[in-house]
Amino acid sequence: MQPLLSCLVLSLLLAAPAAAETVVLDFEEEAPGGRPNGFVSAEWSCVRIGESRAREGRRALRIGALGEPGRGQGLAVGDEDDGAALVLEFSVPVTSLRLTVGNDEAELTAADSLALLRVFRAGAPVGDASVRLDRDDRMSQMVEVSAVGEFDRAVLVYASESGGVLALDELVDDITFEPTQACAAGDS
Ligand SMILES: [Ca+2]
Ligand SMILES: [Ca+2]
Repeated sequence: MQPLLSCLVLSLLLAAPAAAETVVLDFEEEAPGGRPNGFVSAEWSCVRIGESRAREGRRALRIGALGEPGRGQGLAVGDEDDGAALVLEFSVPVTSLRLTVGNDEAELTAADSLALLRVFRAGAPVGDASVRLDRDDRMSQMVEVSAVGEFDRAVLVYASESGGVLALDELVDDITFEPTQACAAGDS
């Protein structure tokens, strides 16, 4: 390639906005153990991970082995099945979100039990999705929100169809989303 042409191509490449790629938080790069509320993922720094019943001294978020072949580590949310919800806060807006969910043991669920995912933009709800739990106590299902535009907050909780929150800890893995831009260091 001629030097002038290669210089032009390079300039065009540099001028293009950084393409944001699908992000998957699979927790394999995280050290196992407890986490404070609102901790920043080691795998992508533009999301804070928390739980809805946070209070001082409480450590209700835990990363560890899920005990299922091929799945490695995941995230447990809650403190002995107290009904806390998972809260994700994105500093870069995202346009879709999918999570694998488990810990849906039959003794603590009912036929109408759901994994319920709600998403928000600037504090206002913009979409939700749910999946009826199969109650097999395994990471066997996914819940996904998409085609709702941009959002910056998501809440996952186990609930009944009538909306009552279940006293059951969420167990999640493979938190997958499409950011609207790349996450620059320091954005979090
Ligand atoms: Ca994993
Ligand atoms: Ca299941």
